[in-house]
Amino acid sequence: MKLAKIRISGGSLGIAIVEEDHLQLLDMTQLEEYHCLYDILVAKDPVNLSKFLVNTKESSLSFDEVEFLAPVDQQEIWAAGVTYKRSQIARMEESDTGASHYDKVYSADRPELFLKATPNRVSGPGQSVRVRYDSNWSVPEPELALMVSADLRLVGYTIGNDMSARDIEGENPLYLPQAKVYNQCCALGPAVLIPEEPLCGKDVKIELSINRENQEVFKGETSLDQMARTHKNLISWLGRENDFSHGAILLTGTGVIPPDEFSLKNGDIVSISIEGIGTLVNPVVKDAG
Ligand code: DO4
Ligand code: MG
Repeated sequence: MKLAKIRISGGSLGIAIVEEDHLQLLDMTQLEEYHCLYDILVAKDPVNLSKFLVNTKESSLSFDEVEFLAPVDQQEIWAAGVTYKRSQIARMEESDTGASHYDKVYSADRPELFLKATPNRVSGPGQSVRVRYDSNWSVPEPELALMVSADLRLVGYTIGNDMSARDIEGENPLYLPQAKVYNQCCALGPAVLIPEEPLCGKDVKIELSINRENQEVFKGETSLDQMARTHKNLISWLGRENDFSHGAILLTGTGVIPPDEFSLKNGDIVSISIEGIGTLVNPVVKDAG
């Protein structure tokens, strides 16, 4: 089952089951302990709970009646890095001084984990992501995102874009927070998949396509079985000495990086697809600076 946070034309917010060609709106007033998407995802049986909450009288909505929103409530968004060989190689090439750090972290026991965004820095489907005005080499990073409960259970999957300024990150590894965390640095959505079985290690495709003036200027793909770490391992490291009272969202790293001569431009359109979840599309904005 897939769930989405939506805005219905007229302005009201809701949560809906995403079906093949329509949505079914949940009536959250039926049970008083469920207020937001997170409350449903962490419930004992989110699938049957969602079916129970379907408002049968006025549940069916067409896709063009609604705006999909980022599936975030109050969670912090964290990210793992250098979890795919492609990312290790690209990072080593972009950094003169930091190459050995990226090499070591790929095979170390402890993963690279960093705070990627707070909910106010996240864009939903169709909303702009930003390239920093002080970066001349920025790329999107298409990543599977794990929805994690306060008690560190993996409760769903969504699509994430870990926007990254490669020139800032490459100049000095200590600049990583500036390369990664800024306004509209992350996109999430369009839906959360509650899977029948875990996706970790599966041959599930992640595809990135970048369009400029109606022409595809980059296309690349990887699959989840190319990841060097398990989702369980990343979550257990994230939870060490860290409480997430509202849960967390954890991006799992990129295995697709455009060639070094490529940088995003103002007006580009980034599309990220993950089999079984959907496609996250965001226009890019870069101010003149
Ligand atoms: O080490 C820098 C960030 C790595 C990253 O974001 C990734 O591999 O996806
Ligand atoms: Mg990344």
